[in-house]
Amino acid sequence: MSPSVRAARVLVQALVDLGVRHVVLAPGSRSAPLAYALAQAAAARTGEGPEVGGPGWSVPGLELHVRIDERAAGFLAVGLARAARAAGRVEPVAVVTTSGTAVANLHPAVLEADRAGLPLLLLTADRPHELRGTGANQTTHQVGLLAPAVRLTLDVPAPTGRPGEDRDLRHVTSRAIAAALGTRTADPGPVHLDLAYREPLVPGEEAWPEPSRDGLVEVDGAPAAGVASSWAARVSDPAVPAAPPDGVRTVVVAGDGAGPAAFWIAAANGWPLLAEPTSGAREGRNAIPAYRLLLDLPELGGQVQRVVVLGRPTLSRQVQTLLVRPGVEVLVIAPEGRDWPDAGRSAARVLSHVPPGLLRGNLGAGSDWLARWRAAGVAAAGAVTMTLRAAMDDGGPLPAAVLATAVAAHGLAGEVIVVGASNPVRDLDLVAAWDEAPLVLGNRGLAGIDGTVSTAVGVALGLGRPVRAYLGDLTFLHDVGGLLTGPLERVPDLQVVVANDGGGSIFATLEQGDPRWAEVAERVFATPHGADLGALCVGYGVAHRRVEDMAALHVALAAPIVGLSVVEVVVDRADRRDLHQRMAAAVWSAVDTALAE
Ligand SMILES: Cc1ncc(C[n+]2csc(CCOP(=O)(O)OP(=O)(O)O)c2C)c(N)n1
Ligand SMILES: [Mg+2]
Repeated sequence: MSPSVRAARVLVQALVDLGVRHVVLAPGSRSAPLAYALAQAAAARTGEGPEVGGPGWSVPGLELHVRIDERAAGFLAVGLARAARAAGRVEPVAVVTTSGTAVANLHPAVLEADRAGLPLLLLTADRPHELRGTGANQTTHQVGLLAPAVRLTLDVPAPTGRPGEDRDLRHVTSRAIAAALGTRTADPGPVHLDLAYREPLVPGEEAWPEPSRDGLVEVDGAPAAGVASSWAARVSDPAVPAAPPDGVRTVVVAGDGAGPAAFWIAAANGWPLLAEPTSGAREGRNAIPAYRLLLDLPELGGQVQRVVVLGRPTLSRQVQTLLVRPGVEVLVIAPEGRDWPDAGRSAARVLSHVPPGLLRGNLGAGSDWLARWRAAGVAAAGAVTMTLRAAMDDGGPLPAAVLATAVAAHGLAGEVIVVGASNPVRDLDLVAAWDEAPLVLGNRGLAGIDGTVSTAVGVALGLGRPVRAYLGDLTFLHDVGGLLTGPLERVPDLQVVVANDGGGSIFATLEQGDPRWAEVAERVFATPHGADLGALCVGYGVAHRRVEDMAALHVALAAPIVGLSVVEVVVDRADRRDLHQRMAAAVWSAVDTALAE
């Protein structure tokens, strides 16, 4: 048998043995041994192919997803890994590419996986060493290309068929998976195996190697499954009697991936919970809507003396300002990862575990503190609604915050939302009020507007249930190729809701949005595109509907999510800066009144 073909089969067997269930493949010639092996293994799983692993070898979960574009393939894997983590599974996701520029196209997804701590296994096929540096076709420096962002790079030489080669490959794969899962480091992330293959690359009629565990390593350690692996594993109520509160006015800030611990700490201590939508903690009575506007108020934000931070907060200037305010004590709880989130460099203490005392409520600030935040939250939510209603009475397109409100309202417990960067996640952060939150996921690692459609597809395929994505138009266009699901591929149940305001409107809310710069900014920041989203969807064979009013919006969001579809909601960009200023003013005045009562 060709050594390359045999090695690829052994690698696939090892991946399955080590818990890989999803592999994403982009086509190419050098990766042919792996492509054939994966296709056979995937077919065997569904009972369509031969018994590939020999008697007794099963392929319990190996599902192959094939995509043309490696950038989309990488983000599809990010989505699959996010889905696995949300479901509480410790599971690396593999991506296979051919050699050359294909490898570089993985880079954005790898950067996101690095920052988000997602276990991706990048299997890039390469020319054998004798062809490197010779000008051979499609041959470049792949080893180390992704280096600063991966936990481990290994340059695996072309198989020759020497004795012990299978064993060595199983060993290498064990190390790679342990590094990706962070088994010994509590620092999960991407791992790069650059796999040289020498011709012949195509299998004949040979049987697969006998299954073997020779060389596989059981690596001990507590695999890090994400910060408290949100959603699936809710912390049970620590019904422990509370000790007297210490009276320090504290808020819990729950950034991306904080997990249910943030909810329980807030609940046990009677502290306001300032939770981002992707925190996995934004629910219940302590979660304060529109909190970022309340942080601006001296009588609320100005009174905070201590902040307990879980997850990575990135959405609002107000939270960042609070975290660096002199006199505010910052306690960071970060169970995994090399780094801990502390962009303000203000944390005096960083803990790797939630101290039991924090779950027993012995530090609470007293009930008045929470009651004031709650009253303010209710008043703020009312003011936001009123401002939006008034804006709509004027006619014209829907304000984006109305769409966010509708998405939040349709996001019931048990539902899944993938939210895009820029305004969609911030609008959701402003308006969402959930008794029981849906699962909300987003690429907040680096907050890119790239790869979001593919990520959502991966989440839907990985969870095997309907998912709604909510993105801006530039975010959609950046990864419109993510809509491409070939006729031989499993189609996700995914509704992509696009807030189409004809460009990037976040800049209007930043310094760049100063009216002085309006004319220049329109071209170089807002980047109007004039693209016809419906026509693009037709091109990809994806159902599309365009929505311009409230009634149609509710009909679209209430429809069952079956297959892949796009709902384009026309929203207003022109009024965004003013509307947000009006909203803030309305909130502040409503809260003043509410607190004075
Ligand atoms: C890959 C990448 N390129 C550029 C940016 C900078 N960026 C942040 S938001 C944004 C505009 C997003 O526009 P859209 O998706 O339409 O959302 P909107 O701001 O209109 O709500 C851009 C270009 C980014 N975050 N990621
Ligand atoms: Mg936009």
